[in-house]
Amino acid sequence: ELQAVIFDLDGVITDTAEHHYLAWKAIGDELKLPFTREFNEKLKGVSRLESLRLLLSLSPTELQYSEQQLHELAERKNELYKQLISQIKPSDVLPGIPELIADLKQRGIKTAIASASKNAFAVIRNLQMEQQFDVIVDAATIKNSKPDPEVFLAAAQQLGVEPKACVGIEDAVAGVEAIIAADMTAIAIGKQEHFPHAHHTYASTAELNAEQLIDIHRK
Ligand code: B16
Ligand code: MG
Repeated sequence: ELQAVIFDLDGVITDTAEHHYLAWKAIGDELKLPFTREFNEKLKGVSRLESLRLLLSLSPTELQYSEQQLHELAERKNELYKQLISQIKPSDVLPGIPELIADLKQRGIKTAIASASKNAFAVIRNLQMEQQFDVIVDAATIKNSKPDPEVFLAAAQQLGVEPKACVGIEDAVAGVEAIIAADMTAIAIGKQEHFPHAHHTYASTAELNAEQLIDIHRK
């Protein structure tokens, strides 16, 4: 029986996946790296430093960066990102999400956030959604980032629900792997071809609904 739905934040609750992309794109352009939206799929759900390593792997000459330089680049990306998310407002929640959360609540199904972002609370605050989730787990308390299941398992544990009774919703390849590794039902948002392992893929959050999630979880 479905007891909880655990949402990824960036790219599922609001379109901050686009803000992450734009901030990395600015750094990539500056370093003249051939960074594309397709390549950006690999960065979704992945920690800031790991994302930077992936971006720099696009360099044809194996440029060596000192720890200090890596830190500075990551810091600069984060400043750009923070500027972008400072504009987020309640109406920026993605379509279908408020209705889904309301429906889940009515059915007594718990809700949580499992985010790899250190900026998760700022985003949720700007959306004015702090009261909407029973549990919020962000990068601050997590040792292993997605695709490791830790953040999803921590959310389930804090909810007091068995992983098997949870559905996870993700827009990242690494995130879907994390949900599956946590032994939960994995719902992906995006292009089907990106998510061969998801239990179900929707093109958009607008298509999400509680009844179908219960059905997919049951199978
Ligand atoms: P930050 P999510 C993830 O959040 C993003 O998908 C990923 O693109 C980002 O690099 C990561 O958070 C770290 O974010 O730099 O803000 O700590 O999708 O797991 O909610
Ligand atoms: Mg995401």
